Amino acid sequence: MLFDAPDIGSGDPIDVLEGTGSNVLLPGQSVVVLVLGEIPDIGLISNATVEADPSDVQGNVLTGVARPSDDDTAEVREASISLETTAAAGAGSDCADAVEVLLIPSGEDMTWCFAVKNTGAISLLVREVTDQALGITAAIPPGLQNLEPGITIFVSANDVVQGPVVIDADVKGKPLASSGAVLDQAPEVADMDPARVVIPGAELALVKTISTTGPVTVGQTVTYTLTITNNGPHAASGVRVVDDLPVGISYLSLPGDADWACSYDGDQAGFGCLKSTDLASGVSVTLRYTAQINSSPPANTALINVAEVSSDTPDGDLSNNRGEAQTVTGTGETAIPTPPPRPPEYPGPFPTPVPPETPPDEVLGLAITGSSSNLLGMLSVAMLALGGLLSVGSRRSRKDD
Ligand SMILES: [Ca+2]
Ligand SMILES: [Ca+2]
Repeated sequence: MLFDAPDIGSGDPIDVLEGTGSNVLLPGQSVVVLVLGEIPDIGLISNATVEADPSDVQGNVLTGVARPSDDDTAEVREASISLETTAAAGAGSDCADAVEVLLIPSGEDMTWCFAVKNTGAISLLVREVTDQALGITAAIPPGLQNLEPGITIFVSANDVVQGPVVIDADVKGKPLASSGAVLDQAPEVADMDPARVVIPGAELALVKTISTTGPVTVGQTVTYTLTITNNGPHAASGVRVVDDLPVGISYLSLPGDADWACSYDGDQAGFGCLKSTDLASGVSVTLRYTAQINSSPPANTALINVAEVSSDTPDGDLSNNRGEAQTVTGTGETAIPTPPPRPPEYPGPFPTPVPPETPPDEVLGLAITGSSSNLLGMLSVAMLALGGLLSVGSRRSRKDD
């Protein structure tokens, strides 16, 4: 009795009675033949045949009787399924944008995305993708539950971010006969795949320094330096710095960095700056500005200037977000200098007396006396006689002196 299954095993015919202790198979008896082999990925249809020589109970071959034979097929197909889990920001998001690790703040809407593929050679019944521990379930629409080989379906589930989490979603598939009926004897296939949600965090630190610790004098210019560092692990967005000056110092300038938009407070006693781009993890930036000691502070006073950094990205350690810089005013003589002696209104030597005004020539002429009296008498006569000629005569008489 020979059994032949050319698609499996060695391919050589097997004597099915070998090792049974008998060389005949009596009516009603059966024998089981085991053939070990490997099933290729594409599955296998095995066609086996058995044939025998008719014999009596002792094994004597009977001539003239047709040789009995039979054949039968068995089909083996691989059933397998794969799952890819990813995550996307927002509710009902396009899963084309989904990622393996989603960086998203707590409280935000998000979408879990699942790609289910039949990677086997037989149709599968697939009903849902789920992570029971997280209470996440993505039901597969009834019309898509019969998943044919090579086909991928996409389903998703909305969620709200509560904190960092890892989803370990799983999917199961039941092999289906070509009729669509579930093959109960075939084992269920399954796959699992994770995706992560990470809450962004950026540990910012601010250090403030001043160009001098003092003593400073009124009118002196000082330079402040703010160093802002992102210790990570993620980029910080919406980074803001606020700075406040104490009484006694006035701003001369705002930080001039083009990446920061800075403006004074209404009372000019402080300013705020907003960084236009994210501050990457591991990066430090520096802002500088100048200020001037004004006349307000008393002597020997500490002038403490405070700056603080914050951002939209959560910072797990707020203890290092504030920086102070201190300088002191000098003693009274240096803090508020005594004004120098006031200079005289009209500098120069003691003024000399202004000489009296020169009297008119007419008066001099009239004062002539003595030897000129005869002339005067003559002029007087002439004046009486000629009137308007008097002044001419008087001027000439002075030159004669
Ligand atoms: Ca994944
Ligand atoms: Ca911090």
